[in-house]
Amino acid sequence: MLSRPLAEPYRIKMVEPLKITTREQRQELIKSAGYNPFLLKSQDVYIDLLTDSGTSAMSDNQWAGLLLGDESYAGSRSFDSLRQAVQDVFGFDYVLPTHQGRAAENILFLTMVKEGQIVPNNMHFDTTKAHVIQKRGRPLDLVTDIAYVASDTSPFKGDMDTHKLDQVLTNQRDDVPLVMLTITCNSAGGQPVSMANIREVSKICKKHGVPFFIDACRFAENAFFIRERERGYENASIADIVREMFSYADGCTMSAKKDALVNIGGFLATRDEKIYRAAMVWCVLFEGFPTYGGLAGRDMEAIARGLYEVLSLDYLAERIGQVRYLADRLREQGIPLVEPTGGHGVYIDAQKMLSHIPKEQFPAWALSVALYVEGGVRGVEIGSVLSGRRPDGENDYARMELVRLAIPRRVYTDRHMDVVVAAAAAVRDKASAIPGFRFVEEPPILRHFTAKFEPVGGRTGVLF
Ligand code: PM9
Repeated sequence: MLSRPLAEPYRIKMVEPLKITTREQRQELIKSAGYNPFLLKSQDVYIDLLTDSGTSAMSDNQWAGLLLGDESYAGSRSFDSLRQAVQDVFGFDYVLPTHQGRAAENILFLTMVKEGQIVPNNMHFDTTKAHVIQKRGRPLDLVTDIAYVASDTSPFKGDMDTHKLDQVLTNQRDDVPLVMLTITCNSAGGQPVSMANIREVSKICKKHGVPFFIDACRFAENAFFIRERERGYENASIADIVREMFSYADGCTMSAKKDALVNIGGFLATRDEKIYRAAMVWCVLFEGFPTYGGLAGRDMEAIARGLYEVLSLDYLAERIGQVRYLADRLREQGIPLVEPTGGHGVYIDAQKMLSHIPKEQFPAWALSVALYVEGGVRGVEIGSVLSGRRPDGENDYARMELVRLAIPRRVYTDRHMDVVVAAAAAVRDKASAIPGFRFVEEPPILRHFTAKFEPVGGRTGVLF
């Protein structure tokens, strides 16, 4: 295991004050938010681990880049900076900037997916799944079975089951417009995908003549794990590992809000001119002219700089080291986690921690509410609420009920992590008194963002 630097490889130049609320205030605040942590105001959250997306602290170099942004409608110099960075880092010549990752998915699937077609992925993230479905396609998760075993400590639990992929492509080649691989695999716990697996998926796609795209959000964190865990890469630079990873793919979608260390932005990139030209039409319609897409020039400048910065081994060792610090402290408190610790957050096994709450009452949702009440900590449910409903209207129960504590990049210190551990330990101590939840309002798509809930049985419990 690569050791973490003695301290952060940066120092703090600007601070953002945080409000510390009382327990009573938080009880009222979460109740008025319909027991949905997404509906809390951020100022009422002490430590916000809702997402690592768009929450990074930018560097002075990135902020300097903002001032140099070229806001021209067409032919912006900042687009050239972005294209150059994408070419250098990923090796793709064609780039369409988008306002965030899901916009790149929208454009890619509009270009490639037709009604009834199947899109295999190791595990679809919720926006990816929703965009495939919105094009009337069928998302198919082919991650290896061990990804669903929280306690399994295999090093690359994000790998796709290549045997299953080969079978799907052998039997239904004409129904598959592209194959995707999400690195790291967010929905499975931020678990990495090995280079061997990326290579094998690519080989199978080539054999069947199917384009292969990578969901690249957390590409640098994935490369770090390859360097740490895969034989032959222990002395390679992150830049070289990333170049090899993407050399096997035809293109990628990217939410720059993760590993490009910015607060907004994304892109679709490819080496395939035909796909690029077809996607460009949709880019113009939904995002904007191809040299700015959904972005301001200054944002493209910040992304370009972030893409180089994130390749630093010291940065990545600190980043992933902090995630492990939180996991180690939680484990010491007996909190059950998805193992091994992933790249961008710690995933608590809520089914195990709140074993008295049946899946119909959403144990992971209950845990996310309880963590807020106990410590002002906001995590996110990755369970059956997020999973949504099947076409027949039944809840599409998730195979794991998890709460993700996603750590923003370069934002919190280890002392903040200690507060999270104390909140989790307090929840553990009163676990049996925590009630389940049921819907009061349920939107039809991506319901977790805006749904409202109430505790089951009108129980007030210890927390509410
Ligand atoms: N991921 C996350 O918190 C942010 C949205 S949900 C609160 O994990 C993958 C693997 C993602 C992802 C976003 C997107 C979409 C695509 N793939 O949010 O549209 O984790 O930039 O990216 C979130 P955008």
